[in-house]
Order: sequence, then structure tokens, then C-alpha cells
Amino acid sequence: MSRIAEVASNYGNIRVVCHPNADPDCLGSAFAIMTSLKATLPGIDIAVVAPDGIGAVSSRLVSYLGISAEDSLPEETELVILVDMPSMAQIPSVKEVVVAKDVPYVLIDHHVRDKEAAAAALYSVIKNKSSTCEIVYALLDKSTLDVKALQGLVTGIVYDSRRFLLPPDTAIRAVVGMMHKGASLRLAVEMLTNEQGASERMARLKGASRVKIYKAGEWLIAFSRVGSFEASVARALTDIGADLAFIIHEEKGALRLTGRSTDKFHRMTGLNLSSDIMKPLAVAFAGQGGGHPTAASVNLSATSDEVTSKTLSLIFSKLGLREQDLKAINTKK
Ligand SMILES: [Mn+2]
Repeated sequence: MSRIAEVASNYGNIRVVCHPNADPDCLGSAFAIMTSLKATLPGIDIAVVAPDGIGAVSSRLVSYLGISAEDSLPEETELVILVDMPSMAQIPSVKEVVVAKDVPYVLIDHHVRDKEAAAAALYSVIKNKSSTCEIVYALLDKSTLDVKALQGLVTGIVYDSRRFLLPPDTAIRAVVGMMHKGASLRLAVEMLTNEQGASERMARLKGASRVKIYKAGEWLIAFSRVGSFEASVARALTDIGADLAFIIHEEKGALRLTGRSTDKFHRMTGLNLSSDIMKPLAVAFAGQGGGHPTAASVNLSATSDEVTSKTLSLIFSKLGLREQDLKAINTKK
């Protein structure tokens, strides 16, 4: 029996919980954990909870897997399994129940470790892999995974590794193993295409048209603002030439900053968006944030001007640049 099944065997009512706007990596992981534990421990009551919705990019995977996710954590939950997030900071409604009832939790994740949340977990597996699905595949007893569960894991790996662009060796090995057991790489890619509807493409075009460009030494930094699809817009800006892109989303006095960098920028400067930018911003402006070295975000109480200038100064101190190395580029002529 896998270690996670051993842990789960002490509980009757288990919920596998997704982060807001659940993506294919999160859902593929949650579905595989649920079906594997069900196969190993037939008596348990287990389901997937998506407390803050499922991302549009996951819609085809969700219908393929036939997941019907609950939207809140039932009061009688005895064990929570958090997948693809470092802590419960993003899901306050779940955190409230877990804290009030002292519900034990398991943490399976590939983001930058939240030491406090990991220490408080009953059991945690946090690894530096391109997807949570890859970690989940290594963790579960292979004989408990059917083709559907394997297909979900392959789809999550393809999605979160950005089609194997991130350091891919172990991800490819895992996918090949699952293809031998009936999962299809072609189906995974198919389920992830058409992911951009008209509203997402509109957000990307608006984001590009509102961009403010700064030249910092030899690096190009882009700032923009949109009302939705911030991650997609930030990635669009790095795709068209920015080394670093930041998207601001403001709503009802709350501000969310989403950042993306190219792998080359990260490699050459060592700048980690999560620990060098989002975490210090969270401290400076009473917020919550984190993520990966090249993809991270933060929720703040601050104005966009305050956030922009603080972000630039954090980049400067990390890169060892001086104020005069910064040039705002005129995009209006
Ligand atoms: Mn992930």
C-alpha cells in the first residue's frame, strides 16, 4: 500500500481540495488520488472539492474524467488532501473549516515550499518537478490507476510542463510509462487545445495594447493591466519579447499582481519571482503570494503606482542595477 493510502486508511471521510480556478495539473492530480484511494480503501467517502471554481482550460479534461467537484468542504470531513498549492492561503473558506475543526491535512505540491504549512501537515510531499501530476504518479500504487486516471495525469503533466518546455527529463519518463499502460499523448494535447476563447484572446490583445515597457540594463520589463486572464496575458508578453512581464488586476480596492519571466532571464539573473518579488511585496503591502521562480502572483492592498515602483526597485536591487540604468520606453510614437 502506498504511504498516502496508509495515511488515508485511518479516516472515513476524505476530501481532495483544488486551488482556485483549478487547472489540469490540479484536477488530474486530484482525480488520480481520489480513484486510487477508492480502489485501495473501498469503504471510504472521498470526493474532489473545487472551492473557487475550475479554469476554462480544464473544461475538456473535466468532461472526459467525469469529475463532479463539490464547491465547499463538508463539515464532516475528517482528512483534507491539498493538491497543487503550498498552503491554504488561497482558499480561506476551506482554511476556516480546517482550523475551526482541527482537520488534519496532507500536502502534495511542486510550488515553493511554505515551511509553516508543510510543518503543520500530517504528511507532505513537496518536490521540485514541473507538475504535481508527476509527483502524484510516483506516489500512488500503479495497480490502482485505470486508463482514465493515467490520462488525467498525462494531461496535467503536458499542461504544467508547458508541453515539456520546463526541465523535462523526468516528466517525459513518467509520461512514457503511462503511455505503455494505455494513456495517449495525442489525446492529452487535444484536450488542452482550443483553450483560448474569444474573451481570453481579447484580454491578451488589451494587455499588449496597454503595455508599459522599461529597459533595465539589457533587460526588457513589461507592465500591463487587464480584468481577467492575467497569467495568460503575462505569458503572451514574454512570448512577444519581454524578459519579465507583470500584469495588474484591480478590483474593489484589492490588487493582484501576476508575474512571468523567461527561463533565460531566470537562469542568467537568478531572480526568483516568488521569493525575490512576490514574497517581499506581500510583506511590504500586507498581502499573500507565492509561486514558482518564473511564474508567481500576489494579492495586495496597494495602488498600482506603489506596486509598480516597489516591484522595479526589488528587481534593481536583485540585479545590482542603479536608478540611472532604468529607461521608460515611449510606446506612443
Ligand atoms: Mn501545478
